[in-house]
Amino acid sequence: GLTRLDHVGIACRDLDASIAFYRSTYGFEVTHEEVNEEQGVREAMLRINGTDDGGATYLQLLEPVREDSPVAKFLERNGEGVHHIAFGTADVAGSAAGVGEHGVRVLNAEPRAGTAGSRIVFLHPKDCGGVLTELVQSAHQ
Ligand code: CMX
Ligand code: CO
Repeated sequence: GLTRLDHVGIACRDLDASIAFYRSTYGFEVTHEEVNEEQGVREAMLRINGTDDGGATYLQLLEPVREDSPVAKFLERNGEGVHHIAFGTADVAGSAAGVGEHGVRVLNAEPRAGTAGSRIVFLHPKDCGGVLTELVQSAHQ
């Protein structure tokens, strides 16, 4: 099942400026940074609570690295802001299949590579009350 909130994804135009805002305003620190070419993002994870063993909750700051990427398209339409939410699971394929049985479109037939070796799938926002939703299985699970 889905056991926790893993992260909230936030689309931004300038990753370093966004990191600086969260650090100076709230004191959140970057625990991980990477480029995910497949997803078309440069991203930073800021840990809000928990420990780095697959049980923590993060903010995921997302800057597009290509114009045809989902985050670039989102910024063009909406400007900066909340892009998606992500629920944690110990079994992403099983959780996706379970959600799919409820008529929600699962956008990835197979889990994709997510942050720090995690495995992720996305659910269509139009089937989730307008909320782009990600399911994520940590590399530690
Ligand atoms: N949240 C809510 N609604 C969204 C949305 C979002 N992030 N992105 C698009 N939509 C809505 C649009 O508003 C639009 O609604 P209307 O038809 O009412 O105007 C509809 O979905 C279609 O929008 P679109 O701009 O034409 O976008 P696409 O259909 O091309 O793509 C989506 C939308 C969700 C299928 C695509 O963004 C996707 O596959 N996302 C998953 C991958 C992703 O987002 N990766 C980046 C994050 C990586 C990570 O978390 O690690
Ligand atoms: Co995410």
